[in-house]
Amino acid sequence: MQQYKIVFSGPMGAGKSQAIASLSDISVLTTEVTNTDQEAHQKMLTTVGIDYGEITLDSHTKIGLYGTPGQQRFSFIWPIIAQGALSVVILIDHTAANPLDDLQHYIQAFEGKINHLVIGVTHVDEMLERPVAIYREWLEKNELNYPLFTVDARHREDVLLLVEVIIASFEARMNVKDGELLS
Ligand SMILES: Nc1nc2c(ncn2[C@@H]2O[C@H](COP(=O)(O)OP(=O)(O)OP(=O)(O)O)[C@@H](O)[C@H]2O)c(=O)[nH]1
Ligand SMILES: [Mg+2]
Repeated sequence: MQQYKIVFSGPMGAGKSQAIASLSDISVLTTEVTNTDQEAHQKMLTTVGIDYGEITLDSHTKIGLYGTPGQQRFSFIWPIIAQGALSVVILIDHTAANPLDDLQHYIQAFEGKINHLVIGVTHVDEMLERPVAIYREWLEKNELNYPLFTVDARHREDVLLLVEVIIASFEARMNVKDGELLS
């Protein structure tokens, strides 16, 4: 049995807790409290600790799903949570005031500290008038080549696709298939 770790990070309200809840086979451990930072985001609850869930993909692959707390004051802990992770998924809220600033900020927080990053743009359905091409263009301009997806964190199949891409990419890098080392 291979046990892997995948981390969901990103700003408040991006959908980290939701993504883990959508995927997890076990009831999610979370530490949600009333959000007192209404300036940063007008949501009712926010995560102050880490979220934890698990998904068993097949008989030999189990993944621990970890969510970082979104509030900026917890940024010191993001790379600590990401230690040993296969990948960090940065979720970006498409409706935010400056989603490209958020993206830059989170890439900088993790760059050089982890092996693999994936970007998921959430809440696209809530701002269809803003083009999603801005992310690809921004990555190209900055000569960054991270996998980029639009995801609705409420839709299990969207989040599952991200996880499958991460596992496939890892297995390709490691030359592993279904837990067996290929020679
Ligand atoms: N419309 C829409 N709602 C979404 C989408 N993704 C997530 N949500 C909702 O957005 C809300 C906020 O999601 P959370 O999972 O609490 O966000 P979080 O990233 O954990 O936020 P913090 O813990 O405060 O950092 C929830 O009600 C989600 O169901 C999306 O793509 N579209
Ligand atoms: Mg949360």
